[in-house]
Parts: sequence; structure tokens; C-alpha cells
Amino acid sequence: MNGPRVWRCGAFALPLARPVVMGILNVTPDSFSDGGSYVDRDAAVTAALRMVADGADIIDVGGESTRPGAEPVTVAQEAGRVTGVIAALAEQGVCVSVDTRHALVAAEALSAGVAIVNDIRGFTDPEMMRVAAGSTAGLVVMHMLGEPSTMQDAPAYADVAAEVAAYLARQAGALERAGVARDRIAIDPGIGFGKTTEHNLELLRRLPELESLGYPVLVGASRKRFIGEITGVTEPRQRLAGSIAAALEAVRRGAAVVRVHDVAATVEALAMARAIEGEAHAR
Ligand code: HH2
Repeated sequence: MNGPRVWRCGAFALPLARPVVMGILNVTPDSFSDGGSYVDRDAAVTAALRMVADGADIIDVGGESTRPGAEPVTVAQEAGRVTGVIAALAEQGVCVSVDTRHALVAAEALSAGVAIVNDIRGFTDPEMMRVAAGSTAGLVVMHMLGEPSTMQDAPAYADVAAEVAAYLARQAGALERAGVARDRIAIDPGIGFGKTTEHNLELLRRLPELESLGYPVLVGASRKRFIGEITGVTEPRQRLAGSIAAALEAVRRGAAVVRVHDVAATVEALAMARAIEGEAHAR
């Protein structure tokens, strides 16, 4: 890739020579695919450590579902859901990311020890920008069209890949101007966030255009609805095969980080694909 060789995230420097795997931990009662499983803190920590043992490099902790139609939570509720789990995992040396669009949650998560702030709003909120710039955390700038509650109401683009790339370049540039070192920033097309199935497919197909911006590209396609539309698998938890295909194709087109629910299976599939490419076998 054209970008940095490591992604600097607080105390961590994640090598980008092989794909980085981000395991998803939703501590929400209503997330679309695994909601309700990890509301208990100990169960959440156990599940996260399992993902680390399976080969996850990062655990992405989210306390608010962004599923269209999800129950709204207050910022205090969201912070309360995530901080205990983050602190427990950070204490064990895990590279933890917080999935939030709220500056206050990001600030509390940073105090609890997160190494990465993953903002689906792409740091468009000035307060979020200030919190991020004042930290040493890695930052994921994601593209979303509109707001979660309305984003799937007929999303339209003249050229989806060009518009997403322009947005990501603009937001990453704004972070750099606010003092964030370039090697702390990753960019993400936001699969499913204000996109039709065709938009998602085109973004994956044209991932090299995003990679050429020079930041590591993160892709989160795991279990998403467009996979169900293509494969006919309606139950999100059963979309493993389609999710793995999407992760492999994303990596083949330049993704540096994949955000996934099924860590063990994804890690195995990536190892196999890498071996075929002639890369070193060991992960
Ligand atoms: N997708 C979801 C949430 N956060 N963050 C990034 N950077 N990229 C993504 O594609 C992304 C994300 C949605 O998936 P999930 O967390 O499984 O569900 P929910 O929104 O219901 O919590």
C-alpha cells in the first residue's frame, strides 16, 4: 500500500504488512446481529478475550446500535455500557477501540484506556475533533450519508466512490490540520451507512481508489444486509460465508483492516489467501 507501514494507536503500533483484524463487541441490547449477547460485563470481556485468542488485533467496543430504527440511548447510558468493558480489556493489554459518534463517550473511553476512536460521523462534530486531536489514539474516519435513522431512505450519489473518497480525504485532512499525525488515521467507506447494495458493491470494487489516498483503509462488511440480499441468507448470524468472501475481496483490493464478527473463521480465511499470494504463512 502507499500509506504508512504501521497504524499508530496510543501505545500500540499495529503493523500493516498483513491484514489487521478488528473483532466487534457490541455491548448493546439491540444490535442487528449480536444484540443482547454481551450486556453482562463479564460475558463481554470473556467474549472479547476469546476473539483475541482467535487472532483479533483490535476489539471494537460499541454501546449504541446504529441499526435503522434502533432504540435511542442517552450519552450517559452509552458511556456506562462501554467504559467498564474497555478498562477491563485495556488492563489486560488488549488494543481496544470505541465505536461512538459522541465526543463525551470518546473522552470517557480514552480515560478508560482505549487506543482507537472509531467515529461513524467521521469527526464532523467539532467537539469530537477536539477530543481526538487532544489524544494520541488511532482514529477511524468513516463515511456516512445523513444520520442513522434516515440514512437508508433512498441514498443517492452521482459517483459513490468519488464522493466517499472526497469526504474521507477532507475529514482526514481536517484531522491533520488539527494536529493529528497522519499515521494515526484510518479511513472507512462505511459499508451500509446510507448506501444501497449496488453502492456497497461499487465501493468494494473501487477500494483501490480509497487506498490511493494514502491512509490505511478499514472495511466493515461483516453480516451486513447487502450480504443477505446477495446470498439470500436472512438471518445475520448465518451470513458467515458471504462475510468472509467480502473480507477477502476487500483485502485483495487494498483494505488494511477488516471489522468482523466471526474472528476465528476470518483469520483462517485470510491466512489461506495470504499463503496463496505467496506471503509468509505465519500470522
Ligand atoms: N459498522 C457498524 C458499526 N460501526 N464502524 C466502522 N468504522 N465501520 C463500519 O462498517 C461499522 C462501524 C455496524 O455494524 P454493527 O456494529 O455490527 O452493528 P450495530 O450498528 O447494530 O451496532
